[in-house]
Amino acid sequence: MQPTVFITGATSGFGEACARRFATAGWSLIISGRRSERLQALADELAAQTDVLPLVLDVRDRSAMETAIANLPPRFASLRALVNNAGLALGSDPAQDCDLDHWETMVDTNIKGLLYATRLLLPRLIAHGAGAGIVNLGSIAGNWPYPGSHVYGASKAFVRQFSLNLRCDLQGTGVRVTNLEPGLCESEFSLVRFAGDQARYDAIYEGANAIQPADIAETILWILQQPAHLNINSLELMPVSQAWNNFAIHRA
Ligand code: NDP
Ligand code: 8X3
Repeated sequence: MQPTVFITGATSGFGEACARRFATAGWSLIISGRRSERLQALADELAAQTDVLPLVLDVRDRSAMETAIANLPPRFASLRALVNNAGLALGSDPAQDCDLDHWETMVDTNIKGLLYATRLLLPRLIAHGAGAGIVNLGSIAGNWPYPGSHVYGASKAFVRQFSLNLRCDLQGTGVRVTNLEPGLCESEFSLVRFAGDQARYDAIYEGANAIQPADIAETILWILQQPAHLNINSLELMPVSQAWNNFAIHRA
């Protein structure tokens, strides 16, 4: 039987690239996101290659998540992998100037949404046993501070520690957990972060030769295809063009 992966946030970027790559590799797909037209179009396209179940879901809506996951059709019930990808950054102003609503949205999506998907799908992954796996989308922002990262980076630091902590509890179940920590990647992420400001988007990626969503999808598939006895705890990726800079010193 072909393996099944549940991908959150499959309507663009990494999630969409994962759906395409996993379909090519012969996996069945459960794909989710809020934008129903995009989700359905992707499902229609990939249905020529594999079994696809599109679920229009907001990961922040706990009861909708509970209902959808409790009612997965039998042919999608046995799950080999979860890609906890849905997430976002909103803004990069200094903390003292931020919109508190933006902070709440990041916490609700990047932390609470990931927790809902994880907790609700864990029984199915445990039932699968050896070879099953969760790949959580962390970020370099969870490992390293930078100005304007505040709640976004902190949410990804949560994801990193949660991923490591999960491994302790899942010992003996065969279920693997990886925190994937990409740096600069070219996707709608930056349009969302900068409220649709195309000029800022272009400036960020100009000349950077950023990581592409297809690179991330390839990495996630590779992680999940490792031998069942092997767990990649965390994996940090940057484009070659990206590196650290000096500590900042404010001088009076
Ligand atoms: P995109 O903006 O291209 O994709 C984000 C996806 O998340 C979309 O499919 C969106 O779908 C979905 N999403 C957002 N909010 C919700 C929600 N409330 N419920 C359900 N789905 C939601 O960004 P990326 O593909 O680049 O980012 C994917 C993940 O990778 C994120 O967690 C991000 O933090 C992380 N990441 C990104 C990096 C980058 O530089 N791009 C680097 C490191 C990590 P919809 O709007 O239809 O709901
Ligand atoms: C996205 C990478 O560096 O923009 O998680 O925070 S960064």
